[in-house]
Amino acid sequence: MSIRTVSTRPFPDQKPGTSGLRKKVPVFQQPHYLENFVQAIFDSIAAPQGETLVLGGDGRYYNRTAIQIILKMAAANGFGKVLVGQGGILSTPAASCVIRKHKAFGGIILSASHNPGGPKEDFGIKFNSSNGGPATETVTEAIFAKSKSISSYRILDAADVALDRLGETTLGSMQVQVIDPVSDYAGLMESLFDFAAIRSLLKGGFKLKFDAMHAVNGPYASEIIEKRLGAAPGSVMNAVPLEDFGGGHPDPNLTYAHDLVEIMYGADAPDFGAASDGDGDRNMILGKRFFVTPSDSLALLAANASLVRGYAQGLAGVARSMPTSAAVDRVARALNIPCFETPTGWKFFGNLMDANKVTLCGEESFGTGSNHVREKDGLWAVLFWLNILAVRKQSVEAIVREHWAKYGRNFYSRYDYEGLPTEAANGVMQHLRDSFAVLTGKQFGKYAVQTCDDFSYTDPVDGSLSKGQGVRILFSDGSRIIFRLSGTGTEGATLRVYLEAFEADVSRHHLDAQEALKEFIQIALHISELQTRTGRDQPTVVT
Ligand code: VG1
Ligand code: CO
Repeated sequence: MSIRTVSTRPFPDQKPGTSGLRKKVPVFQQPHYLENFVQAIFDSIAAPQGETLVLGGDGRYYNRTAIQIILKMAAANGFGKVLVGQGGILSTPAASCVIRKHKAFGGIILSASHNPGGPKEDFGIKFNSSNGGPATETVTEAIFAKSKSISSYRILDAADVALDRLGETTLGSMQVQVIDPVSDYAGLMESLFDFAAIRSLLKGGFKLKFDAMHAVNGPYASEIIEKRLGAAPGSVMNAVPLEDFGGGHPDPNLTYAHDLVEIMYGADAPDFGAASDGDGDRNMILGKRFFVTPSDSLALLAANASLVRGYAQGLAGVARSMPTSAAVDRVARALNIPCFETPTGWKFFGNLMDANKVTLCGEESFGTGSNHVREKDGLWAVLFWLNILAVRKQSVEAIVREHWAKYGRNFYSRYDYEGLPTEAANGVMQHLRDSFAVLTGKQFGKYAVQTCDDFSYTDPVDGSLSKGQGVRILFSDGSRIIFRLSGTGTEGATLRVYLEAFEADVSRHHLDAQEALKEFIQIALHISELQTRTGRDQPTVVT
């Protein structure tokens, strides 16, 4: 076995987005493409010889091929050991858990999250640091800079590693340990939640359905929900991970998790429904014929955390991404704990958790998590909910309505316009930035614009500044319209419009969000000139 140094030329497009580098599979299949990026990671992080790396992915098409390449490159770059999930599988939160538990130098996670998989679909790769969290912007910028000047990479000439058998092998002088992808993670969940209480809830006739969407969480959910918690067989549906997610779009929302939605809104619906995404870090929570918005879910977890063993000692603080509704802010105020507002993307929560400034955090995009790992965590959120339900013994809907009555309701919706020509999308954003002065102070029906800005964030821990994180139109009553370009897509541009209106009046809390936000949506379309500039009169997805 010898180490080969292969000469290469840079690809100009290896800039990591919101969560790593995501491209279509054929892009990654170009000669040297994946290798260049992996070498750029290794060069940027400069791990000392003999360190441990964690490696795994969501099982989508190209996962196994990429894992073999990365193993051989890790061996050629001086790693002492790689912990790789059996079959190449590790959910994103489980990878974070394994990095932390085994004190690895970092990890490489292969995933394009909720984007479809398959030979012509999406693939992705990202580096997570020793805290288990996505590399900070400083690191991802260094990786991008390296990728633009790379001239060679190192790889070991060796046969492929058997990924399906647990145990240790060697690759050159590096050890490869194939680990059970579920066990460390499941153990962590048992330490945080009262499994006995959840077991007796399920024994008492409480019914649940978890849709793994043929994605990575299947084995995790089967082990935890069916085996350890004793839910009826079949409670976990679409439990076998498939390379193309069964042709579906593994995004847990009302549009794409339609199998589950039909069950939860059908006759004889279970008491609780949930789904997670391609890499297992997102979650959707449903009650019987009832949808919990992710922003409300975060607020509810914070408000009920004292009921849950792992969090009963109190929360240091909470954090939410800027477009996420301010529902959690009011809970923080009531609990008298700090609430941080960060740019979109989990990488901004890591420093806050490492510095023990926050315990829970979340995003409107179906992401919630805590300092138990440094990624958002879909199954964790489901177990947190089940633990609350086991203690409170009320329905999901009753708990949410009580919450609104106490704190008020933030009506919330996000409109996504996918696959827009990049120029048109940029044009909308520029037009909005050019309109700040004209908009400020303007009245639209009952809404008055208080201020507008392009969100920027100074990390309170390391002082780093992140600019251009989304246009905010802030109204005097606390309502907000936000415009942002997605950083995870692989085709054209995706424009996201986030709408939020606060309602204190309980007699209006029963309204449908689209109904309550009707006027507001018209304002957003009007001020952005979105329809004329993009030629779209309907969003692709509404959540
Ligand atoms: C989207 C979401 C963001 C999330 C990111 C990664 O990013 O809006 O909140 O952190 O996806 O999620 P963007 O840039 O497309 O808006 V994923 O589940 O990688 O698990
Ligand atoms: Co994801």
